[in-house]
Amino acid sequence: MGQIIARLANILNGLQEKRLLLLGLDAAGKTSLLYRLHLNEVVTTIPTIGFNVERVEYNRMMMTIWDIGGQTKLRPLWHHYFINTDALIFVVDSNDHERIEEARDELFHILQDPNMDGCQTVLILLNKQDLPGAISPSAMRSKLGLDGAGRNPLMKRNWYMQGCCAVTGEGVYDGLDWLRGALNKK
Ligand code: G3D
Ligand code: MG
Repeated sequence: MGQIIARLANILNGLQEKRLLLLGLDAAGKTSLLYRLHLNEVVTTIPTIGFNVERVEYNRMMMTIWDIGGQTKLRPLWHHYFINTDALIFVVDSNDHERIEEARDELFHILQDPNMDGCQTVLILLNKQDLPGAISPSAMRSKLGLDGAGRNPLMKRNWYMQGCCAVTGEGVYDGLDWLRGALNKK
């Protein structure tokens, strides 16, 4: 009941309510990003078993962000959270050279789920750009197989790729600004 009243109050105040999913492989930096957005600070994380959920207000957009654990065993549970998602934020560890393909496969798998048909906005955050071995956003584009049309399930959607660092916050708000604009246009 309290939640419903809070939502009604937001609507009356002109705040938009959005449901966002934060997904990606384990250790990509999802929980760090969630708390960077929620508290504007770096937190010490432990691997997420289950999920974290927070309500974050950004520039007159009220987001409920679901951060779901990304370990292999937990990924089959992701689809339970798909329905009514307004936007997907997919986080990639830019320094994890070994698992780029795995990350891409998981991203495509999510987007091919019929319950995600209504989610037309996708922000790909290329996290850990602060690390010296990080793959740059331009190189990442082809490594993730996003530079050709092909059978890429992103192509029918409005998507954007942003390099960032959850530790310093660099790039994170640029990504959110794009997201906000994209959701406003809908
Ligand atoms: P997850 O929720 O996607 O599983 P976490 O990932 O947020 O738990 O982060 C996994 C590890 O990556 C954490 O380190 C965290 O501090 C680190 N990390 C997250 N974002 C960044 C970043 O932008 N740059 C760097 N250098 N590290 C980052 P530990 O050591 O606690 O495992
Ligand atoms: Mg986590």
